[in-house]
Amino acid sequence: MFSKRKTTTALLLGASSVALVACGTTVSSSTTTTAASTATTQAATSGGAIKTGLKVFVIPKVLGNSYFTTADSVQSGGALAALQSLGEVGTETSGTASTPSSQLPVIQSAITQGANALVISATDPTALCPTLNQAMAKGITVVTYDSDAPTCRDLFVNQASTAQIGTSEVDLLAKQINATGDIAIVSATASATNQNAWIGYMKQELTKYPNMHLVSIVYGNDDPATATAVTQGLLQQYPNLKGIISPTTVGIAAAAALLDTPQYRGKIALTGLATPNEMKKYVADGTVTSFELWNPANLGYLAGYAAAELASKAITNAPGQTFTAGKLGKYTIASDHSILLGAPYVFDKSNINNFNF
Ligand code: RAM
Repeated sequence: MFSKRKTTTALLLGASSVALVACGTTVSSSTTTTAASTATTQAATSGGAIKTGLKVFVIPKVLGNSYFTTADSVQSGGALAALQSLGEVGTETSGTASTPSSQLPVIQSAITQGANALVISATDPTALCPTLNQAMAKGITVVTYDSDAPTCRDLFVNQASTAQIGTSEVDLLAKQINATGDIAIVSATASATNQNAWIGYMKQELTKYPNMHLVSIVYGNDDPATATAVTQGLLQQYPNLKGIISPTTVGIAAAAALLDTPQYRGKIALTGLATPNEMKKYVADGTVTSFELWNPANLGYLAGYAAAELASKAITNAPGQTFTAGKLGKYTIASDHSILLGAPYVFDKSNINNFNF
């Protein structure tokens, strides 16, 4: 468990280190590689012997989503930065849609290219597991981050407690709408492990609010155009809607743009999971009051570090085992072979301008 103070400090440190992302590039090619030495040799580190030259493929749900660009890139201090600092060969690669059919060929290609480890956010565990199991059978380390595939990976790097994310999203919205009225969820894809797990806890938490009614869950597939279309559909179908939770950075950005009109501003509340840079305008003009996220760059950094530790057999993945993940400090492997980055952080007008990612 992290104290609020420690979490805030971690976010702020990350905020300054990812500043370049806000004013810099977006991912446009399918692959970004950080070069390191090609030989797989031993290098001594504080946590044990981490090999160098490991081929690690970082596979987000999709390319071009700024959340994943921040989680993965060298500039932001994400997964590829951790791998570079350890002397590994890190490559970010994925498809152009947040679907298993787009992600699967990329996993297969990584295996063919001789991957030592995969760091992957699962679009659909059922569809991906046969291929991820094949990878593990070949001795490739599989680390999931952001969205898990629990039965076909070695370790899951979890951004924040699943229960805490789900329940706190409902609590935030309840405060904003006086715990009364029809609400809807704008999710990402219907197959995503993280979205479904959070929605499960949201439903559970809603039982504490008898006057809040979940009328619909729609799926924008982490595609801006689809997210806009399904949110427009909601607004038409439910004219009495009082609030929306969108636990996806793509969905909430699309919903905020639609609600940023005199017709809706202040009448339909919107919360969810968003990057602070994408919400600054909407928090400033009152379309959005508060929302949550963790530090995506730290999530990626931790996943990259853990993959190198595991692929080197510097750690065995045994529950209770600890390791030091460079600048982030010490982490402990839980009984379900996961590690927890920290607690979700609430952004609002009092703090949003302290962040730049
Ligand atoms: C989107 C993706 C991702 C999720 C974030 C909050 O970018 O759906 O999986 O964790 O939002």
